[in-house]
Amino acid sequence: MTRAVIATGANLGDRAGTIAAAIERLRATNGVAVLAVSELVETIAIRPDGPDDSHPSYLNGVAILDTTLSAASLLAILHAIEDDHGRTRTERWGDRTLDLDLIVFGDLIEDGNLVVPHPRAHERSFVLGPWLSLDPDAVIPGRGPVSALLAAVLA
Ligand code: A4P
Ligand code: MG
Repeated sequence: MTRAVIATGANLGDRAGTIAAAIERLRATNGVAVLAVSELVETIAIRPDGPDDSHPSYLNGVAILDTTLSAASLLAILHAIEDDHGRTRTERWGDRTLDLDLIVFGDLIEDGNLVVPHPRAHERSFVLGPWLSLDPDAVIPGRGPVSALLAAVLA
């Protein structure tokens, strides 16, 4: 059994409804137990050039789960759920109906097709804040306590 953290994001369509449906899909997935789901936070779209309020804002949240699946299998399920909610991939950091990112997978540190911990999670308040609200003792392997990372981002 592995503890995993998933970040959810959406800035197109029925954002909250889509994220709620994605969580329900995870709850219904064999080998996945959803332990906690954060409130959603409204955030300015981060584009390759920085924050940009000319794009629709995001709702972002975090879910904590236990799973018997491999990291690769879990990521494949996340992609399938994204696809079923009309996710398209036309540009880097483009607007999207649903993004499901694997933030950490146990203490796995892997740099192949799958990159965990997620390479930008430690600098994103919209991941760190909701995660900390669920787990005050959360740690990103190789980066440190989420509480300290969030304080650094907000400083
Ligand atoms: N991939 C590798 N490792 C992972 C992982 N740990 N989790 C691969 C998820 N995917 C992983 O992902 C690109 C490729 O990374 C895929 O082939 C996947 O197998 P993607 O979901 O297709 O594209 P993406 O999400 O645009 O890519 P990326 O670079 O992960 O984007 P980020 O860093 O997640 O940024 N602004 C706000 N306010 N809120 C947001 O949530 N999100 C982004 C996306 C930009 N701006 C945002 C937000
Ligand atoms: Mg993604």
